[in-house]
Amino acid sequence: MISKKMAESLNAHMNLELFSANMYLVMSSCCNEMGLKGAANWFFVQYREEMIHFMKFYTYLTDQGVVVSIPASKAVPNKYKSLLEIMQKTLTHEQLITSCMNNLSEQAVQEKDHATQIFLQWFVTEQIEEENNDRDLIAKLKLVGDNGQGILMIDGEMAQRIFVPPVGSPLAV
Ligand code: OFO
Repeated sequence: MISKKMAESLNAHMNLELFSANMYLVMSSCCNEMGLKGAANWFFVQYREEMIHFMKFYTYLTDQGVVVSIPASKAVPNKYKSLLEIMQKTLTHEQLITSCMNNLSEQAVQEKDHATQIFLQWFVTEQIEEENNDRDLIAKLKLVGDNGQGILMIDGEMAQRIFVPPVGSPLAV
């Protein structure tokens, strides 16, 4: 059993994960339109990972007897000037998710809610990798600047990303 306050916080974050998924799906479409098929693949994989995050929260809440709520989600941006801008927006968004995870963890500690603390641990660790991947790509994109060949090389690297559902994930979409 979790507190009403904890359930509300987790439900709010579940919806933020759904927003993340939508945001990355639109970014994938934008990259495709820029002619960057590899980056489009990278963001499509990211979208699928975010759907897993969303489902992890959904499953945890329903397993705890909570009826989830999903309000109308806000529209996601679909205008970007460059892949670098998309990656910078991605990093900023992931930093927001990290800070939300820290707040949720802090709340779970304060409420002595051990089950939720354990549930959140996977996400806390996952955020290190998420931010690191984004920083790495931003550094490379800054190095190549406006050089088309350089951008295409990075695009080729991003084409290699494959979707691997985490062990025990509730739904591999
Ligand atoms: Fe990108 O980690 Fe979930 O939102």
